[in-house]
Amino acid sequence: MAKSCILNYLHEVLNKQKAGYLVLIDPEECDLEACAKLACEVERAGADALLLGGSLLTRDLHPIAASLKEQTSLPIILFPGDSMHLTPHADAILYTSLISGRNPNYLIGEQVKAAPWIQRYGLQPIPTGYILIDGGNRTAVEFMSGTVPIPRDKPDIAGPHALAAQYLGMQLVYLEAGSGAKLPVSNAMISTVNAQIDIPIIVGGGIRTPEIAAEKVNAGADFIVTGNIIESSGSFELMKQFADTVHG
Ligand code: 1GP
Repeated sequence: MAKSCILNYLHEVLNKQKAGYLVLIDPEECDLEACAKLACEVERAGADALLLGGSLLTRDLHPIAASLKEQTSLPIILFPGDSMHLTPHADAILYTSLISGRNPNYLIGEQVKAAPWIQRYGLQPIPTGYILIDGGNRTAVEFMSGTVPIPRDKPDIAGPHALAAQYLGMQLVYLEAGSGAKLPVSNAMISTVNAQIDIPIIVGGGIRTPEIAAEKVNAGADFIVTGNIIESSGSFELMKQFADTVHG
């Protein structure tokens, strides 16, 4: 896929279907062969793109990304935990700023360090307001970023954060309960944010069944992300159910 059109592609996905389905592959959780095999199954199941990344990375990202690119034609969008999680073997990057937090390093510090490498690697940056919501347990992103999530019963706090992201020119908002969250972002939170902004909303963290994904879409999520449940089950049937349900 041409590197310059991933954001347009995501909008096209939304024009054609009720919502889009993204599968997160965390390179920390699977080796090169397992990642490639998973990516092929994800594509066959009908997902719209792959997210690649995680909060902490101790493996070499380059060969993993290169093999995903070789094995699938799905767009590969980096979802980095910090400025070290970059590779030229991807199409785009969610250029996130952790706007729910007040840690300057994750608001702008890592972004500055990453910028020259994004340019050098020819990655398309997709400016994304990343909003961490309490998911009922402490998650890796909360710990690694040293930020406090927005309480899950306070949509009135999340709404202005999302609107600020839009006013700052960000193209997407990501409502994140954190990988392995006990509880996904609530429907009330999603619908409140959806009522306040026009840019697409990604929702992820703790979504374990297609039924829950459908609830999130009905509440206003434009893209659903699943990570753990697909990596741990490896079930093609489940991936397909997620894709079919989210697409409506
Ligand atoms: C994490 O939103 C993603 O950033 C996916 O979360 O692994 O809980 O599906 P899960």
